[in-house]
Amino acid sequence: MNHKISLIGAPTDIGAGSRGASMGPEALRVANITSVLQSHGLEVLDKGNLSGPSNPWQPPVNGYRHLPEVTAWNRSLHDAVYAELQDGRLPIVLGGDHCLGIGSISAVARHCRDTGKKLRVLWLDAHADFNTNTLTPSGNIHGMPVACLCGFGPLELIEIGGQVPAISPKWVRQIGIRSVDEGEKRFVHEQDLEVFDMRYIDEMGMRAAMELALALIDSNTHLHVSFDVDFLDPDIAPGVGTTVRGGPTYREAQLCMEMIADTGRMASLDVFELNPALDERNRTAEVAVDLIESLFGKSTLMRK
Ligand code: EXY
Ligand code: MN
Ligand code: MN
Ligand code: MN
Repeated sequence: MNHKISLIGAPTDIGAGSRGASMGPEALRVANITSVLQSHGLEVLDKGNLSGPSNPWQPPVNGYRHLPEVTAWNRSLHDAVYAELQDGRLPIVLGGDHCLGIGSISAVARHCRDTGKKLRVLWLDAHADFNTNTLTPSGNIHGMPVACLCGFGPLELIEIGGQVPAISPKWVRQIGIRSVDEGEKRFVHEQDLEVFDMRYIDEMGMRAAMELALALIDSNTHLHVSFDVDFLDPDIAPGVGTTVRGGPTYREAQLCMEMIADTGRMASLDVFELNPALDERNRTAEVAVDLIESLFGKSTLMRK
């Protein structure tokens, strides 16, 4: 794995239904993300925070809330992530709400086109984030990034990475899903997204889910992890705007992260939806950093 890490803060809640994810980057820094990664021999460059429009807190227009502002943030994040990848570094985006997955992953997809890599996207989330403006119950764009990346969304968002669609649904594996809207559910089936939902994890276990989600990854694969903190059970991660009970336990989440680390192929990471305004003494940020540590190879014993 690439040992040169760049942290990119994206302090906005522009796509979310509650305020506060804009404070996520600082909470992760306060939880010592830099020194924890450095303790594993990684070179960490904190690029600071991007800036962008403030949240006007307006109702949806045409089924989209804050589309111009969401577009501005995602353009700027795309450029920042793409620059770090071009520079041979592994970007970690500190969000921010999950609408930012559009800018981040469209940059990763562009980098993969440049370098002839295959892209695999692991989407760790309670939600499928596969709504469109006609399917959405809320108009919140953080419920739409996977659809936008697959080419279903407004032109200004789907074209950010320079090619439409940015990715194919075939490249995506969703893990931990347990809240999908009715119309969204039909669309997930229609587009044939590969989903390891909580029912699957309950019945088969996290290990079987991850073995399948990581299957066929090889030395030519760029593995991108989009970690929505609401993936985790609210018992261990209360600091998110859209808690859904029945998520992975601490141990299940650790196993998930350790199996990703074992591939040695993770080349970019997003950490989204952490909401310090809803957290308890920063404990969700601390759990997130603990899990990120496992993504970079912390494990109980030396492994061969
Ligand atoms: N599906 C709901 C909506 O579209 O409004 C909730 C989406 C929450 C999205 C989050 C953070 O992953
Ligand atoms: Mn690369
Ligand atoms: Mn999400
Ligand atoms: Mn979510």
